[in-house]
Amino acid sequence: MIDLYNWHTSNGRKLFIMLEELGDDYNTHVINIGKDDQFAPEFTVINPNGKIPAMIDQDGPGGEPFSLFESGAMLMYLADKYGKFLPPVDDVQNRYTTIQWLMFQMGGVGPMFGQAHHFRRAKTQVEYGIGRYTKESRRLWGVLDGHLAGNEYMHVDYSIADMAIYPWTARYEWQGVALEEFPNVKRWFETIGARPAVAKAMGINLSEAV
Ligand SMILES: N[C@@H](CCC(=O)N[C@@H](CS)C(=O)NCC(=O)O)C(=O)O
Repeated sequence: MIDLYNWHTSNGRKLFIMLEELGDDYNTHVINIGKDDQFAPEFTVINPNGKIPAMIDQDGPGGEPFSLFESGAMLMYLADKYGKFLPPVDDVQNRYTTIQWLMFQMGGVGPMFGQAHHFRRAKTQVEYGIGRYTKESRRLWGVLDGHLAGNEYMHVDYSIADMAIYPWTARYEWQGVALEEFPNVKRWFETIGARPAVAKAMGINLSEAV
């Protein structure tokens, strides 16, 4: 059984999507980041960085509990454990191209869109921050649109790269983006969003659980 420590943000939703896609039972432990639960000692033993998501696989390697944080690492671990949504180690090119797009999300889409959300929605409007992160977010949308012009998914089949990017694109309005401006992302966005597991994961609201 997977114990998931989470909140319903874009990074958190990646893990809800993956676990809903896998279809196995999992326990969600609510970490309300608006109430600073992420800094409670009970949580920082699991993630010393004080951020969601994190997890403990009670049936980890050797049947022992295995604790993990960083959403990209968690997605890769679960993909390998279940043998789904990431090509296997002997399919080197497809595996690493999928990981490449996952890392594009972890190092680019997540941090840059996150800063755009922060500056564009802040009470104190800082023109420089709004301009810098809106421009960079829109540039990343352009990269995605160019890539998806010739690809149905981020790489070959639906994978953890799609799961990682989707919840961030779902906040397009917070990034100053209209979906119609990026028609290839829009087509992909609608395909991913139509998956029942994705729709269920995107509808989770943990504030209703506390
Ligand atoms: N690189 C980390 C980022 C995690 C992250 O930034 N989580 C946010 C929510 S989306 C968080 O916990 N924020 C609370 C805080 O910064 O205090 C990952 O992908 O897991």
